[in-house]
Amino acid sequence: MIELPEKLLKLLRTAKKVAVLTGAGVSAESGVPTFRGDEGLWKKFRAEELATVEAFMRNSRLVWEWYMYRRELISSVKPNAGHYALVELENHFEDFTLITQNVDGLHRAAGSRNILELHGNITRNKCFDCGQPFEGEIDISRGDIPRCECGGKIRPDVVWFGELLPAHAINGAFDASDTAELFFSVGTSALVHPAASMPVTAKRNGAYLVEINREPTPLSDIADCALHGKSGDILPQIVEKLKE
Ligand code: BV8
Ligand code: ZN
Repeated sequence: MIELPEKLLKLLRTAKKVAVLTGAGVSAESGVPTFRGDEGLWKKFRAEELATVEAFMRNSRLVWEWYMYRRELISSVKPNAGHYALVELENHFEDFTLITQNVDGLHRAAGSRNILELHGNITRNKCFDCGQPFEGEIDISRGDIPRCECGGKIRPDVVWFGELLPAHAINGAFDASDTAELFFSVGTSALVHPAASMPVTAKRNGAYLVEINREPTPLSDIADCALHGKSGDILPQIVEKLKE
């Protein structure tokens, strides 16, 4: 059983406004590879080669093959204990915001409700040119890339490097970060911006910052409480403390 600082135990009892930022580490125990870990997705590929507009314009088929591979992976995975613990936290606190960098949809599958998807969602598609959502089948086996009625190429509805995050998500996430009394950063290497600046913003605005991660990150030194371990182990223990 983890030991929590008295200040955190008190906040678990009294906090009204709570926000959580999650990254790929939260989905690792569901079998979804993280980005930068040793089994990381980037190991075989490099982010710059694939998760960018240039890559898609230069080699749409390669980028689609990578997303189809990841979609295949994600289609067979289930939420883990960490995802379900976050649903319990949402049910407990009066004002709870779940900010996620993950594109795998596992938070919604677990039952989380107030979710801000900063980097989009890998199961959705849209037109590269006009941005219109595309509901059709994606079949790249014959080599051609599906087209929108406007003629534009269809792409996954995720945010690539160098692209702006969806306004609704980024505004909501900074609002939640600015006003949270208690902020959890869970399963993220805290390297990708602007997501990585949200825990810092929360702390600067007076939030008590808790980091839950397998390994130290740039946030570990500024966190009020840094818990190193698996989110699937630690988050359910925090929920247990709520019930005590
Ligand atoms: C933008 C979607 C601006 C696609 C992704 C230099 C300095 C600062 C910033 C920049 C810079 N150069 C460029 C930038 C900006 C850039 C950026 O931040 N680059 C980084 C790499 C330096 N950011 C952008 O480009 C963003 N856009 O800034 O636009 C702009 C301004 C004006 C006009 C136009 C544009 C867009 C960023 C979004 C990129 N898209 N993904 C896809 O998924 O294919 S990012 C990708 O990384 C994923 O979304 C992922 O979520 C995200 C972050 O990674 P993590 O989630 O943290 O995953 P990671 O593997 O790194 O870490 C997992 C952690 O979990 C590890 O620490 C591990 O120890 C831990 N863990 C593992 N298992 C467990 C665990 N923890 C607990 N329990 C476990 N079981
Ligand atoms: Zn279009």
